[in-house]
Amino acid sequence: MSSNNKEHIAPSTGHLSFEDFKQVVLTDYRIANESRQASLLGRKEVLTGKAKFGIFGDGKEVAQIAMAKVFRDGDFRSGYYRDQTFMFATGMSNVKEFFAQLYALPSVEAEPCSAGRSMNGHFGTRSLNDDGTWKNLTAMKNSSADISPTAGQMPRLVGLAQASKIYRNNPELSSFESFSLSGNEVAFGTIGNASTSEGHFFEAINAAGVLQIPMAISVWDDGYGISVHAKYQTTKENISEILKGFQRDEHGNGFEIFRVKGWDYAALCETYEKAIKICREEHVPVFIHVQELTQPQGHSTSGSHERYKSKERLDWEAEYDCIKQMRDWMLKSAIATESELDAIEQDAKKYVRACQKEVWEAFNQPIKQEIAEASVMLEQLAASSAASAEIINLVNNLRSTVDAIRKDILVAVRKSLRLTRHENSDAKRNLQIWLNQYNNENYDRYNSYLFTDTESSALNIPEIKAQYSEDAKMLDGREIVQACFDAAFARDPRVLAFGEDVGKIGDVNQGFAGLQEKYGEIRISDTGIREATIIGQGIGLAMRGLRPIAEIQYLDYLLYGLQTLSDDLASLSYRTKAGQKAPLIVRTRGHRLEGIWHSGSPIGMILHALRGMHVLVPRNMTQAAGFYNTLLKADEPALVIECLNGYRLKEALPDNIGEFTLPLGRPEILREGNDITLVTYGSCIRIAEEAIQELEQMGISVELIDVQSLLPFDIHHIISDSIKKTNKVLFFDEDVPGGATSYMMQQVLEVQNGYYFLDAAPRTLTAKAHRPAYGTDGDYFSKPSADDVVECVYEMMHETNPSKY
Ligand SMILES: Cc1ncc(C[n+]2csc(CCOP(=O)(O)OP(=O)(O)O)c2C)c(N)n1
Ligand SMILES: [Mg+2]
Repeated sequence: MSSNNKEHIAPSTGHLSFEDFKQVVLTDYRIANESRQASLLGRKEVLTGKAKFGIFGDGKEVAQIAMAKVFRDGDFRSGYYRDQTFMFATGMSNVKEFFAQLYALPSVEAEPCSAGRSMNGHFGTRSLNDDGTWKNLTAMKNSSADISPTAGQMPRLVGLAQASKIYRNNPELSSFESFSLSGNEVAFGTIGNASTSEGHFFEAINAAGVLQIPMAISVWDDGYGISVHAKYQTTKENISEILKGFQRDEHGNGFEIFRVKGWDYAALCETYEKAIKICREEHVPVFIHVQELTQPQGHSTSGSHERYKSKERLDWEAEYDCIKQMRDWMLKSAIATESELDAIEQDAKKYVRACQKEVWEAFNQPIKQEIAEASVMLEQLAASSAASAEIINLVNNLRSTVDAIRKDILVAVRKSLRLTRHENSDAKRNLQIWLNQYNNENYDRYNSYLFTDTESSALNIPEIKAQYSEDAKMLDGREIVQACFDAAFARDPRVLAFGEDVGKIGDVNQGFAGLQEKYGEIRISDTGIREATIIGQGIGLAMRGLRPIAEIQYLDYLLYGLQTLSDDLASLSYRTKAGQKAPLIVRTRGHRLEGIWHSGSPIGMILHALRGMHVLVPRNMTQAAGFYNTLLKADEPALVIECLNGYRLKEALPDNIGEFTLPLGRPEILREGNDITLVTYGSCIRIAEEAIQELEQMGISVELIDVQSLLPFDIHHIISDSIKKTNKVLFFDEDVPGGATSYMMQQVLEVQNGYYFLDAAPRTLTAKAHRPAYGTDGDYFSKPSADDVVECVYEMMHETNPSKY
């Protein structure tokens, strides 16, 4: 354990003159004070109703200034809501952007992290140009975009750090200088003391120790997690104490662990300098436990800490406030006089107030103008309307609402249009045109960029058909995907694959067989059993320009990574308004093997959790290869679920296995038929085919459609076109009742207006609500079989034509 409890000594002055040194320290003091003032004023803005919620970095200023000193261009942050001072000190954010986010100002220029979409304290920089192409990330300081789930930043941090190692150790990547310069970049993580109780934290710490990557994790320890004291959070109430076993020593790799007081400016500067040097140069993960931090204003604007902190604790916090301690230290060390420091404090207050006023104006001014515009149009509408009095009333209300927002405008406009629903006037037409335009603007503000929507969107990748020679080889399915991956690795040095059993044996079904030998361990690697950080690795690597394929061994275990996929990856484009992207491909396999945890197909859960990703369910390995080829050309995240029972089935090898692409969102009609449309995907295709043979003998002609791409779903409405012909539809899969079949039904009946062509009730055929029982009988009684399909289709035929069927 490296301890760092040095007495109050000055940070190393190096070659600095005293005057220069003093200026550095005073600048730090100014930033700390500006940040504190932002927190104080931010809270007031919430309490007076101008902002809805506030969570601030007060009490953590000085440590973050020390950390900022060693943060360089190309480095990445993955942190949480306390980091405003770090963001200000590095220049990645500033006081104006802080207030813009507090007010939820919906503008990328004013609030670059999320354009007003995230609540305050959620930081991030923009890695992408407006056209979605990458910026030069080594010429700027970078912060991945924060999420609210505590410790949710940890899985991603592993990947951000691992990218440096990959760039340093793979010479083929040396030309990718806009992402890394010889892997010299450090990934800085921050986390609150209480959040270290999360599994994600421990999983990430262990993974970083195994991987030996330049990850510098700081714990801001203020002794609490909201109201809950450390004694309920952490064994021995001390996270660095219990992590001691991770300390590297002569027996092996591990972490370098530091402990420092959060009010001790000099010790903090020294600790960070030392820690980050080791991390950056040696690629050793470092852990910096910053203790004795405070929360001058309590946890957030939602409550007051007087409710759960003792008077002694509150007195201690006042005394050990890091800014007060820094001030005392400067006076004691004769670095500055009282009047110099008073002046800095006063200036900080004025500066922050001026920033706040300017941003409030910027937030409010456009809305005022929109209110004025809408009011004039409403008055014109009133002039020729029978509902004049009510409309004027709405206008007056709108004008007199203090700090009215866009919702207030729309409430008045939409109500007025409803009041005049039977009227016709130029004023009404003008108002309708204005409303359409206004809706478009607000769509852009609040609903756009679920995907980055660039030219490289997976939906824009042109189709290249698979080509087959007459003597095309018939291979096992696993050899088909293996050939596809082999071609991908040969083509692009950025492509990587990792997961449980992926490296040495080339995955449990041998899709990567032989590829580690061919391309090296740096590109194809085994991981520990840790699905959340496998996903996190993928996210972080993809954010730094690499093309990871993260493998989850079985679909049943995706749940361990689902939080990270849903909260982090799937929300990334939306929550940054296309400021960041992570084109990660997650590969897994599922649907059918044996038993409760090896044959799951929880597709509804996945579809609902992963909006913002593509979800693909290829029926065989050739289709899977086509999707991989498409996705590797695109820049959007996706989940590909292969069929567990398909690896040993024979398929023909396309001549262009590395080049052919399969379009997303386009189902394939596998069999044409006239009587009923059967919509399914994945392993159910083969069951459907079996059933269709028997149905044919009964004189029933089934049109079989393989959806194959659930998100996006049937963009060209192929399924409703089929229903036009058959007038009957059955949605069939092995999810729970009301799972993905209901999603498909909603898409076809509601989005595609398929209900219009039906002459029988649409139906779903699914597995039972429970997990599938073990064994062949277990499967037969749990999941839908060919018998079920035959009988269900027959019943539907009977309903429409009982005399014939
Ligand atoms: C997964 C998750 N659980 C609960 C919460 C609600 N929550 C927000 S902050 C917080 C306390 C975090 O304490 P700590 O990590 O010590 O950070 P601090 O706020 O003290 O800096 C909790 C429980 C959350 N955001 N995410
Ligand atoms: Mg805490």
